[in-house]
Amino acid sequence: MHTEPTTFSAESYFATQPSPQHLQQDVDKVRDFVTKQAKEGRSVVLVTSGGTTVPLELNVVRFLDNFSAGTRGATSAEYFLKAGYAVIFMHRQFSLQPFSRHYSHSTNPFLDFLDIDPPEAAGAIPRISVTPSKRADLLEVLTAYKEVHARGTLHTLTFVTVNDYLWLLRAVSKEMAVLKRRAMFYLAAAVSDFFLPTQKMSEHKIQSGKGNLSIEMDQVPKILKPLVDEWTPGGYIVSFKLETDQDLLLPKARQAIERYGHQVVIGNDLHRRKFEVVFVSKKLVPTLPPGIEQTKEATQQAANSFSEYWLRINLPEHPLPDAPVKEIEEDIVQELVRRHTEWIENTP
Ligand code: PAZ
Repeated sequence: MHTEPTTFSAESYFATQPSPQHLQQDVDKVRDFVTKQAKEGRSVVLVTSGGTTVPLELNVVRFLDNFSAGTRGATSAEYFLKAGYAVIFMHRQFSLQPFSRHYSHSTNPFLDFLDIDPPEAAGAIPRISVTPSKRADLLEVLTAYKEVHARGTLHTLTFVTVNDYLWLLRAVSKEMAVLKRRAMFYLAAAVSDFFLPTQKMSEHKIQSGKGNLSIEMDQVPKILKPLVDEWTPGGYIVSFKLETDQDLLLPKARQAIERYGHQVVIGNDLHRRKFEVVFVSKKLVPTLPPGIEQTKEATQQAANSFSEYWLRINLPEHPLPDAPVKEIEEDIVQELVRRHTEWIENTP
């Protein structure tokens, strides 16, 4: 069936698409978390992570998915915590999470770390211990994890669909508005650009007897604009742009900065993302001493130009099994913390 595509603004989207069931409970918990962090004088970063789904049926059997394991988000969250930030970690259900990501069931199964020690006496229960070669790493991760829990600086939220994601992002960003410049947004989730409005979805499983399936999807509204202008004015906003064509990376990142007016777009190519990213931002127009006026042309030129900062790390081609591997997120977060701090100090 062919239906006319609808153009959704953020406003019409939220007026017509249903909110997730647990939204209010989630928001109440975020409010408590933000209030505590604000009282304790911490900056708070919202890290979004993982891919969103687009269900094709109301009683969902099939859905489209966006690529993302959640590595970027989970790893970055750990480095933000290490840098003294409080983190709201909003991630796709069952994707990687800070700390537990080190023991992902597929790449580093937890059970392989454990030994069963022979019982000390006949009839005694055998004891479980950590394999000696794994103890140092585990101790480091566990210590950081326990410290974060004791301080209460990590709050976790989950989404599955693009609809969950949009509703949560709006609600959480409004809660973070009280933090003003101390709020950072690190939008690393891979969010679908297309969706099927509930009004156009089949109630039941789409049947296969009718030949080919063609589905027309509507565009997800561009939510960066209201995020910047309305939901959390004053926040420091970092979005990610994933491309598979390296030549599109810079033009698309610049376009996003131009369109939405936020602080940084981090561009990454699908196959190079673990060792190379580019930070794109607007060049600052220098403030001249009082009494001296910038020429119109110079102001225009500066306002139209972008700064590009490539961050690269060397990854060993054949890493040794237990050797620590440098993570690019460490450098990404370090650079962002530096920029955010400078921005807090210099923004009137
Ligand atoms: O989660 P991951 O480490 O496998 O991938 C991270 C990423 C490529 C999804 C992220 O860096 C990113 O670019 N997110 C934005 C994707 C987008 O353009 O919608």
